[in-house]
Amino acid sequence: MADLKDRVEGLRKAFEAEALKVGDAKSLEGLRTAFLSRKKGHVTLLFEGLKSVPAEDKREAGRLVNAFKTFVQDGLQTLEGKVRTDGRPAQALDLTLPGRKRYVGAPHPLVLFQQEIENVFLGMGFTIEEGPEIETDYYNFEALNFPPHHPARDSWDTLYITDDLLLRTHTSPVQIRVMEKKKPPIRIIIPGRVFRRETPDPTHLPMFMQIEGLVVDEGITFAHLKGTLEYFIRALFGEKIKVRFRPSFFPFTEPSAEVDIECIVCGGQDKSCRVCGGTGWKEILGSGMVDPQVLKNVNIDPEKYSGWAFGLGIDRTAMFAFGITEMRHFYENDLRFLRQFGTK
Ligand code: 2U9
Repeated sequence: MADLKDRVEGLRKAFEAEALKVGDAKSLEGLRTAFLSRKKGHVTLLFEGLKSVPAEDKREAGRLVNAFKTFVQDGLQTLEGKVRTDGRPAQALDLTLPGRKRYVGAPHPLVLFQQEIENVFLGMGFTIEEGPEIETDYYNFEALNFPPHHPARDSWDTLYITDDLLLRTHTSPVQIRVMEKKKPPIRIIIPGRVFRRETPDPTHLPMFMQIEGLVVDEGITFAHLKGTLEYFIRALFGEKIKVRFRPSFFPFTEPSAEVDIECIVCGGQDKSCRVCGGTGWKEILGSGMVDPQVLKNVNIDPEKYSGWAFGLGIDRTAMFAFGITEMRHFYENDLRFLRQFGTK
């Protein structure tokens, strides 16, 4: 019995020493064979040796050898966890394979379009300004030449918070805030969310994106307005696009003009075109010379300075440019829609 105990103890030490050297699946397999092989494994030989143990020692000897077998099996299992991943030998992991591609998102189509517009104006020396979405009646209306209770306010379908606070109906209050702080020359564009009391339908939403622009300096004329807007439209829609200016009215500009471009959907060829209604023209922005009264309101002398401004609906124009007939797609965040734009 003492002999057997010594033998098992020696084998335990040998197993532990060999286990420390195991670094890969091959050396692990070598250790398994040395101890558990059915022919000459140390554990197998120990079991065979039990036959010659005297009857009175058989029980204890059997327990000793079985315990050692379990020790070896547990040890091999632990080593297996170290050298294998995903059930495959560690050396089968190919570190040169490219990683799995993950969908990290794409810029929103309205952001892409807004940036396209911004880049044209940044290239002409304009800077970007922003301002609050909650405004006072003064900045949203009064400073822009809408007298209190004037019927012109009705067409701006306003969402009021209190008698004096409202959700801005255009980004024009930002221009007032900038002109109060900075003196001419001023050359700015103002992108942002605006709000109107609208019932949602394919072409109207109570919240949408707008971009406005303002230039104020000495000697600014309608020719600057026309030249700059024509340059902008050609940069966005191509050199050959037809452009026309139509007289219009806004309380804050005089004279005012709306700008149409040739319908890029039907090219003026479809009498029942859904986009231009068969006219061949699509209105894309409003503009005008800043009313002298608006300049006076911000203490800029209209005898010395003059200015021009424009306003454009980003959603509306993006729908036209991308050929989209439903404005709500922009805000529903359906990935099937969003994945069609920008980098995937
Ligand atoms: C100041 C002076 C003048 C901004 C302007 C328009 C014409 C215009 C509409 C386009 C489509 C709004 O989004 S829309 O519904 N805007 O037609 N906006 S001139 O004129 C200003 C602004 C600020 C101080």
